[in-house]
Amino acid sequence: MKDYPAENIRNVALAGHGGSGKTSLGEALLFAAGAASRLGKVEDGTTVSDWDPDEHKRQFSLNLSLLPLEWSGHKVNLVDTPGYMDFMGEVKCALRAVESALITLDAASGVQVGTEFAWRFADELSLPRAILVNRMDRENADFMSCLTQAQNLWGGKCVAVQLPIGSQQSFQGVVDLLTMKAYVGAKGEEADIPGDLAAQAESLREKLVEIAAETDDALITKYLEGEELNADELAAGVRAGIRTGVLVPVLAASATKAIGVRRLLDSICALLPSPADVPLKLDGRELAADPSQPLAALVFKTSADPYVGRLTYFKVFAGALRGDSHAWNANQQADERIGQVYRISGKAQEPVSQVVAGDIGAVAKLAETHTGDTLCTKEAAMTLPAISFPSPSSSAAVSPKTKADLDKMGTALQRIVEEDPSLRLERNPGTGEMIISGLGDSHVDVAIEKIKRKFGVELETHTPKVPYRESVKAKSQAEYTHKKQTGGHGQFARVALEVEPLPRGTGVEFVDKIVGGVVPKQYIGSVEKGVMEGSHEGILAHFPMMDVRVTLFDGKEHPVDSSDIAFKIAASMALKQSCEKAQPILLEPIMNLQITVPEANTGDVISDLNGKRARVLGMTPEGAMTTIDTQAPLAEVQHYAADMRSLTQGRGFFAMTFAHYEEVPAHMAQKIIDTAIKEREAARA
Ligand SMILES: Nc1nc2c(ncn2[C@@H]2O[C@H](COP(=O)(O)OP(=O)(O)OP(=O)(O)O)[C@@H](O)[C@H]2O)c(=O)[nH]1
Ligand SMILES: [Mg+2]
Repeated sequence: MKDYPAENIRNVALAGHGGSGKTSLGEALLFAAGAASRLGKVEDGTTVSDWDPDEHKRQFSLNLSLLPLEWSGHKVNLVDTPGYMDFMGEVKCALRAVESALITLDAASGVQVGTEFAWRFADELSLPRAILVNRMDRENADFMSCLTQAQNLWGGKCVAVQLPIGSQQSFQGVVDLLTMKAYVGAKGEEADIPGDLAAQAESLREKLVEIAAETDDALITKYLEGEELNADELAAGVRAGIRTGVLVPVLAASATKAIGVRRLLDSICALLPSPADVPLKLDGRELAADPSQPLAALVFKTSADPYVGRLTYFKVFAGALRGDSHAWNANQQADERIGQVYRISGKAQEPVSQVVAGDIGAVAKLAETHTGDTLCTKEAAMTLPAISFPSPSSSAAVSPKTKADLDKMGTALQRIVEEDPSLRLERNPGTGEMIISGLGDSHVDVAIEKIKRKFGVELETHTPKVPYRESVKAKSQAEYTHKKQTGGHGQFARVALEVEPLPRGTGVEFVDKIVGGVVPKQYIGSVEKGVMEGSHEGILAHFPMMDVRVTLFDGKEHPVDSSDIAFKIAASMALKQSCEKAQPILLEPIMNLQITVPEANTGDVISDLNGKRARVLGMTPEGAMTTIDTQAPLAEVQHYAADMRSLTQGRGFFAMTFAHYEEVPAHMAQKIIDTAIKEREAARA
């Protein structure tokens, strides 16, 4: 495949609800354009796009896939994306590499949850888009109902540019409202508009002309004077309308029957914007898709392969990325050696000498580069806006199955998170557990399976422990004397401490108030160490302590028997005893949840929250959705992703971040303490 000028490139993401036929459509488009020699099927695991064994197993897409093809002098880079919610991170990445999104609908189901999400993500980037009503051959397929739904949700800018000929079993082609011709069968043979569709085609065309004309002064004048716009003028108006977001064309097809597919390719090339049409705006200037400019490329995906190593997918916004060269990674402030550059189609890699402005490619074995980074030249360094990912909402604690797995676990987890930045990895400092978080339970499950398949590391998952803490509510003092008289040297230290509560979030503070050297200077540090180490395990259930001030106010030494260790022991015992008298309490983490749900589900969501000890801080209606700001104990919302899904049929979403610690209500504390002590004993046995 040769290099194409940016004007002749179309980068188009296929996005929409799971099962609406994105992958099948990608396959049909590749086949129609001769870029695939056979028409694969999702069910058989034979599509170019769903090539990953994990995708074969599940029969739906988990990763974004590049599907390049050539069509009437254009290069079309389709980017297939997953529709299943848990893998939305990939959609976010794909949308940053394209100039438009083709939002697919299942003609029988219309707009679904995944469609709304795809739409919202495209909105966030002001991305031009088109709607394809796919699966027109299916039972209950209804093009006009889909069109009306889209208009009700997103406004009158959604207009038909095609009209299906027949529907369900009789679906056989499309009428194109720009050319006012029919295109029939898998070959898309041109024909006259069937008589029974003529009137409807005319009236839909009228709506299209109205919006298209408004994009240009000359066109609107002509239109208002009652003159007909010719096909080229209409196409120019539609193109401008799509580019500026005032028009969203609605088309029809059947991916598996390959009907409407060739005409769809024509429409993609004729109507959707090219990289030259939408220059990237950066720091108040425009970055033209010009190969002679300095390089500016965005890394939108990284895949980890145990054999090939890292493969970095990039979109070139300006300049060209040449093989056997160097590039400056502006985010990491590092020079990257660029080896072989590839054009990617599904899993196939075709070596090419360069990838030019407007186009998409990949390069292997970059050392420093991560998803979201900008590759450029050091002289004209710039950072393109980072890719924003949805916040993780499901977490699991992971542990190795065997000793061998333990050794390789860290690297494998690191690699998988690198490949999918919508996953997050952290060691919980309170519980010591390694926690992996993702956009849903399946997201985490797939990551664990991938680790096994790619790196041969077997991991077990379980619900993370809640990192409880301990503190005190009152002021109290205690004195402890550590004294041992054995054979020769004895041990002696006396320490008197006072503990008192501090405001939440302050930690443990040590204050030395010794006067007259009753505890000699050289042992103050030992007392502090004893206090700090002692505070790692509280007196209720060995949870770390926080928010206490510990003051050393008295003590005693013995000129021969005192030692560092004796003072440490005395200090930690004095701490324990003073805490026992200071109304010890259990603290639990409270999380901030920002929950966005459809207006209709608000009542159910709130009453569910009430049962979860949550505090609702505010509610903000935004169109059809309501955002609820709330705080709830982590112990109650560890499985909130699943709850949210069932409460809102998948329409709701939320972000969760740590807020602060609060006292566990007394009636719940004892049970938590008993369980923790039992677990500790079991672990020791
Ligand atoms: N009848 C009919 N079935 C279709 C059509 N397009 C796709 N399908 C079927 O619908 C199912 C889902 O198709 P996919 O192409 O995997 O859908 P997808 O949008 O890629 O799904 P995700 O990857 O989960 O987002 C498969 O069984 C396809 O064979 C179509 O136009 N007509
Ligand atoms: Mg798919």
